[in-house]
Amino acid sequence: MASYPAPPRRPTASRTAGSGAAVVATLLGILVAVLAVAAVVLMQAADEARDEAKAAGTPKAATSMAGHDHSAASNTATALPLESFAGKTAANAAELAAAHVPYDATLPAVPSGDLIKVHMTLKDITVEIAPGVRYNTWAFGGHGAPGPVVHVRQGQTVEMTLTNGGAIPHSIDFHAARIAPDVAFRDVAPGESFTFRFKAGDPGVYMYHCGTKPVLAHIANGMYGAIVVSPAAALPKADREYVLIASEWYLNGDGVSRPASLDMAKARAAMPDWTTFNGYANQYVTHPLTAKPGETVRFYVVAAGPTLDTNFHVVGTIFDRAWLNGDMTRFQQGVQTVAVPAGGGAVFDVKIDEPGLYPFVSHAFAHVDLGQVGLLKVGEVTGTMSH
Ligand SMILES: [Cu+2]
Repeated sequence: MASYPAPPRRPTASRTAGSGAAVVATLLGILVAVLAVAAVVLMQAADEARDEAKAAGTPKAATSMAGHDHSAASNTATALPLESFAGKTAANAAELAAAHVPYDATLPAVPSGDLIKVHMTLKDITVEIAPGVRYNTWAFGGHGAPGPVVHVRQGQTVEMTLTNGGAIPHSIDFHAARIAPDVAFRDVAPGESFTFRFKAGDPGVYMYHCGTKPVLAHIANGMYGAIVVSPAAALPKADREYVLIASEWYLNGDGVSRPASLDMAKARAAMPDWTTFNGYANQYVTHPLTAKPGETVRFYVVAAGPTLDTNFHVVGTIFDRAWLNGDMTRFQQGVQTVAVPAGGGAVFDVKIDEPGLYPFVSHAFAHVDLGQVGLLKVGEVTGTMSH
């Protein structure tokens, strides 16, 4: 800092001098004071300029060092508010992945009769979502996420009973229903059951989920599934029909040393640790879905979210038919990739003649990296895929 100059002192002799000398002395004093103030202002300006230069230079320096200097890298990580557990599996991941029993993706048959009774019991259970990665779910149907696939035909009536075997209130919201949600989708208290009916009048593939607040947490904890309403008029013949429910998981720990639970901050930030088809990362890479050459394979795809869409694509082929947004009244042909929005569904046909391993993915490749990828094995082939 600048030191302020001492106030001008009049020489004792000047007291007896003329008033002219006094005026000169006063003016000189004022001049010195003005100069001092100007010096302070200039120094402050210089300080600010230096700070701005420093601020502008910092990120550049950090970026250039990040790849080479561990302290710079850890500084960057420390600056992030949320910790990722992406890709962290148990040491014997390959063995566990092989032992994992995959979610059965096969579309179940439509039950006969006009009234289809569906009973799901909600349970709080710990499941594996990736090799050695355990997660504390709230699960429909008592067997983890997703809940069971419901398959009905257009015109049938669904009678849904939800039994709450969990610790807090839950509910079930069917996107396939036209019904007053404040009545049908109401909260069910722990230990209680609730039944409602709706007519499945609109064909398509729909999401169902818990609608209890905060919905983000209830879906993120595994409370979702798919209902397929097949059109009354038959669709073109398909030889195999598979249901894929895309979703993401947000973990508050790696889930390996002890089961993880929901990290709500990461869910709000849409920063998943794992993204999956049918609840378990890469399960159909280890245990591929199958078809014979020349068969038509139909995929019913739902993006459960809770937040992210899935961009469905099958590597090595093109969709022969794509019923976008689950609109079963018309399809598009020759489509490569279709965005299925969170809370939406779509149906896809592929007919593959050449034997091989055909990956199905969300073509937003961050999702593939986090586990939303599987294989369709056409014919008797061996080996692996790079995707
Ligand atoms: Cu719930």
